[in-house]
Amino acid sequence: MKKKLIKVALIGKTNAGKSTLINNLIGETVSITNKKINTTNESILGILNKLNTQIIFFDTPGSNFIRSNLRNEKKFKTTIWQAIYEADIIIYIVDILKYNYKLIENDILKIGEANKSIIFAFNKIDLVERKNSLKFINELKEIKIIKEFFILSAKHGKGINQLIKFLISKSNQANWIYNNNEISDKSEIFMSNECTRNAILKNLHKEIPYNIIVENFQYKILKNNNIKIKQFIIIENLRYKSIIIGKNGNTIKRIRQNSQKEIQKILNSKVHLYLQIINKDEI
Ligand SMILES: Nc1nc2c(ncn2[C@@H]2O[C@H](COP(=O)(O)OP(=O)(O)OP(=O)(O)O)[C@@H](O)[C@H]2O)c(=O)[nH]1
Ligand SMILES: [Mg+2]
Repeated sequence: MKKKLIKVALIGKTNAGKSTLINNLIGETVSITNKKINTTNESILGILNKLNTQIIFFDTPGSNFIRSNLRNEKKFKTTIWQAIYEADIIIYIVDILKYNYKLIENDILKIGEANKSIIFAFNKIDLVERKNSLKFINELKEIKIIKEFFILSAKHGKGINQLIKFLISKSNQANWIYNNNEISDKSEIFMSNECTRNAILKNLHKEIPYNIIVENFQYKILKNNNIKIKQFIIIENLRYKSIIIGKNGNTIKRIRQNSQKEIQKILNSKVHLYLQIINKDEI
């Protein structure tokens, strides 16, 4: 059978459920998800092979930008546009509870400048009645460059199969880019760092978590197949240290436990995680 290929960019506001969707499409965690805003901060690629078709998904950072961090905002925008230009087809995802015709129209017209096929997906339909989504879709049909509409619940796996079938029907004859057994362009080390970053997002508040970088300095498979992982939590200002450690060390303890649990799930192995907080200037 001739090989086929399609590259798909997942675009949408922060919290729309892009990362939840990519994980559900791939069937494994390739991108972290969180109820906080701006969870994804770089493009993450997930690969799904179905018979002779390879579908490559790009998860991107949400396009609501946190107020004060201009450096990140610029980086996010570049990442989003790179994914749009790289893809054959764009899936624009909207949290149905946040439906706003004008905002959607603005975004779609902007994305339309790239001249790619745009399909629209309402997500989180588990939270509303079906008739709402039909009414909204009728309104959105005014935006003529939208080629197709889907209603999904990424979290509960609803509508996923129809979406995959549609993407397969749009794929083109071409060689595959990735091997059959690859599911992501990211390594186990990257995912382990992301789990800790996500645990920090969950356990800290406001601006601080967004200024933190997690870096690996040891990743070792032990004789009993357990994995020993040591990571640096790099902070920009020494005063964050006591906040991350928390009263009696409780916050860092929770961060470590949350992260270790997530890493174990992803790596399917017992993991011993060690965290060390260091200041940027100490590197
Ligand atoms: N009820 C419900 N919740 C969902 C659904 N999809 C995602 N969520 C939740 O919405 C929140 C945001 O999901 P993410 O996948 O992290 O959103 P994102 O679009 O990747 O966000 P950024 O990375 O910040 O751009 C998480 O708490 C998810 O569990 C869904 O279909 N139904
Ligand atoms: Mg995300």
